[in-house]
Amino acid sequence: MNALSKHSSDATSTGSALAALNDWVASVAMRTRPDAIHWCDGSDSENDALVARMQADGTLLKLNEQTHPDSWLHRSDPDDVARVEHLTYVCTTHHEDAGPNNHWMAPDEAHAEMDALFDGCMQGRTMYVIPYCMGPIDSPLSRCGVEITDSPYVVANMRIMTRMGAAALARIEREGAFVKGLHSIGELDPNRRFIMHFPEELTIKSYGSGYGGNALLGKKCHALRIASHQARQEGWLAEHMLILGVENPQGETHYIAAAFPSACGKTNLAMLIPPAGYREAGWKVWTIGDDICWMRPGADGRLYAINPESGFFGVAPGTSEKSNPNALASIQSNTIYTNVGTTADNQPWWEGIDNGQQPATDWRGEAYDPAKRPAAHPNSRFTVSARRCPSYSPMAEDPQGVPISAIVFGGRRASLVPLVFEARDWTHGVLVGAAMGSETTAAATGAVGVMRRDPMAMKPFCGYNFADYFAHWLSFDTEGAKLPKVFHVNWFRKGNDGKFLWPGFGDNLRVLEWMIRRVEGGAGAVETPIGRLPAEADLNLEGLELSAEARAKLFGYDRAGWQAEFESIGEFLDEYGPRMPAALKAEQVRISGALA
Ligand code: GTP
Ligand code: SPV
Ligand code: MN
Repeated sequence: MNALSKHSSDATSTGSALAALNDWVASVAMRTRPDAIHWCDGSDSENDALVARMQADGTLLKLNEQTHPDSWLHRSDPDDVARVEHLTYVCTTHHEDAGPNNHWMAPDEAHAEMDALFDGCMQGRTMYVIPYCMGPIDSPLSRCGVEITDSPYVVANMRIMTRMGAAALARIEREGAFVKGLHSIGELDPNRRFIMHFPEELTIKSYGSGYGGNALLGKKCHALRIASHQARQEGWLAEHMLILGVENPQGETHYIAAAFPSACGKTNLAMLIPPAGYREAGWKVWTIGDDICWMRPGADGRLYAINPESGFFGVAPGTSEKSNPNALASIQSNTIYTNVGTTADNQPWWEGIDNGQQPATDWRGEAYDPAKRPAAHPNSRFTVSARRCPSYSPMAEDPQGVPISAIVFGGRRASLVPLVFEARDWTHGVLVGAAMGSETTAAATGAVGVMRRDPMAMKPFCGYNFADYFAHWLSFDTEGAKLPKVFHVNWFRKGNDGKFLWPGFGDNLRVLEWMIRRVEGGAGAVETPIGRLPAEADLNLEGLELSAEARAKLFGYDRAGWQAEFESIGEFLDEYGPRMPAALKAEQVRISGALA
């Protein structure tokens, strides 16, 4: 029996969770009719066999072994390169529980539609059963799931992105509960593609895409859409946030969680390397997570956070030795690349890699022709284990999580929004998050560069009505709570010449330092109706050359522009009707009044 055809002997034992799992797997197999069923144990030998199979059928192409050992290129279907928000549904019994922020279908109708698609879809294929744990295997904050898929590429990615295999299965047996995710690539037909969530049943059904958040069901489907629903019931938060630690020269570390929309800088900030002056003074940045954060109040009243993932599914374009050396070091080996270009000697290549090499082949496998398309797809990605990152924090494996000192919200805003400001209190902070706006990116299909409201960077990921979500956020402000300070940043403000005014990347530490000093009570700020802004002198700008325009726009605030912004924020909150918490609406009205 080879490594790919054996069945898990554990799974035939009598535990009730395993019995439920076996029943579900059997019923899925009846419907989808695979040629074989493989229970994933997460072992190296299993992975080697899978990779060999994918190399043989062309799913994975071997990259240059000398320069990039054990690394692979996957070219997805050209019509399957990003999340599909218009085909993503939250199926709650009552439409209003999903809210205006989600596409909705009645659960019965959605199940019927999906089950018809799944009928016989795995004939001629192997069905993989992937038990996984989101979060350290021994953490009380972690949650388990099982993904059934007919894509070996998904298995290989889930192995990097989650704690997958035997240990997860053992935890499921112990704990009883798990999220059920059923996935098939189907025919990869965009017209037969749906990503359906049934939060009340802890169930996901995804058909017709093999890409990222559509297919790696532990990630956005489980760890955000289903988990946000569970978190509301259980009193915690599941957020689209990176987590990092900033260690000062005295050796004290503050942990910061930051929500930026897709392709707006989470991976880059999470792996930040301090500017030379800071490095020499002894500052360090530690990476805990780059995309998802689960947090809950601890006994001391502070919020404690874990990264439920164990790998990075990061945006390749723009990643360079200059912009993100930690990411580049991480992906030198043992990496799966998806939709990047290649050089003549088969090294991965993307726009902005800036390493003196040239692309020969584009992401579709054709000879590179800049008139035709970029070498790498703008949403091309790397998948790599977090342990390969030089700045990966040992605290990332701590079952209790890390205490959060500051929460940061930020979007991609070419105009209006200054570099940084601080919220006055928790309620104001929740409004700052709820009012977030950002220009759309290539991480989802559709137009790029269109400004939309993306509250807390959760527009595509909140598994329930935003009005209830904001109420849930407000509910953390209880007697005895020691909540983080809340900030808003914008690394993407542009000047009249259309260029970014702030250098960004490593220099973002200057802004984080101000936040930490605010938390500790040692930095100045100017009170304005939109929040507290640093004066130029409150930030360490040593060694930066900022034009007069940059200084004015990064540290100033435009009252008339913000009046219009707050009117639009008010209209947005009103779309949610009486379900919108009165406290949030009152805060918006108060600030609008102060701006008038
Ligand atoms: P998802 O994985 O889609 O959730 O994205 P992300 O939020 O992790 O975004 P990522 O860090 O991968 O950055 C996306 C793009 O933004 C890349 O092209 C980066 O080069 C660019 N970027 C990141 N940080 C900065 C910054 O501080 N300034 C500027 N100008 N660009 C940045
Ligand atoms: C995002 O789009 O926010 C991502 C990539 O992190 S995906 O896994 O496709 O959701
Ligand atoms: Mn993301």
